[in-house]
Amino acid sequence: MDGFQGKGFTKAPQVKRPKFALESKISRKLDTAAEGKLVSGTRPFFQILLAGTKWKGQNRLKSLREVKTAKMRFLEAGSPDNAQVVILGAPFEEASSYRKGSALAPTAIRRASQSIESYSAIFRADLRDIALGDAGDLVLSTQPDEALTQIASAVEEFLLTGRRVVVLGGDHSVTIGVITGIRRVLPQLQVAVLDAHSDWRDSYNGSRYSHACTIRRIWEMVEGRVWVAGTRSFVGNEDWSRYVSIEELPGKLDPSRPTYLSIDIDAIDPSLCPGVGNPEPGGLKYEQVISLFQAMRNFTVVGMDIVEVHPPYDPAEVTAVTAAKLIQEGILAFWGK
Ligand SMILES: [Mn+2]
Repeated sequence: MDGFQGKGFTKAPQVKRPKFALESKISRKLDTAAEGKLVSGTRPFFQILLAGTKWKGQNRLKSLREVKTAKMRFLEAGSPDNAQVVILGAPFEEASSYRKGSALAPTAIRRASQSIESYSAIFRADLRDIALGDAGDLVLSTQPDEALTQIASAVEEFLLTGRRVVVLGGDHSVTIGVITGIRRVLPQLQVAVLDAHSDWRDSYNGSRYSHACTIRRIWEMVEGRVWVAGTRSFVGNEDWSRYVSIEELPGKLDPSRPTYLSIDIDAIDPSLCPGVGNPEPGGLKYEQVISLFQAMRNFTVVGMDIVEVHPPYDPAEVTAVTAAKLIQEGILAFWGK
């Protein structure tokens, strides 16, 4: 963990945290899961069995038990055990409003990662020089509240042991679970988001955890410390101060706070990344996202995600390749040596 100390994140602080509605509602269900039951069906890669009797402190990581070896890990990633940066698949797509397919994204992104180099000429660093692990995919409930709690618990495990997380969605609701987990360890978190859509609805199709509500839920959790760039689809009642240009985004963030970056791949122009659930014309260029990475390089980034890649709508697989490349560049920008 020594490598992280210079970035202002040493050991997990013991903090009292408020209970969020999401957590209190389903903590009872989590206890059931923690008693050793396999939480839901099977996935082609890794299954994580929630074993052990109680979820307590640093020993929690041991309760995440691999029951199947991943067939393919992300480029140059090894076991998550001694990793400082952990890739975690969250193949959940039940909160999608239009078309599904994002549950296939972790597999597609890992496969696409095999096509790129591990060295970054931009950040002059190599994935092979950092302790990168791939924990495989979570086995998730199809119920949004349960799945988000599972994601939150897994992410909390990694944060408690000083690891950084890179989460592969899934639809954008996955980010609600990730931030819930990070905030248990780092309640002062701030969040930067790239998204074509404002995701500001309080509820959608009867659910507060629809992917159309993601930014609203984050905004509530982090006491307003969220800023979003790349947005060109609004409903009209947004808190407009949250939506900024990608060039303005780093200036809104406090460099001294732990920071999370969520990338909905649909923020990038659909001519570059067509394989998404809700394409929205007029998006960002790839180079603008790289410039954001450069501007955030000295921030204390504690995690990032890439969500909403839809392999069924990605005929040339370039969306998955772009996601893999952004993960590679992001890891090296924020945690490279
Ligand atoms: Mn979106």
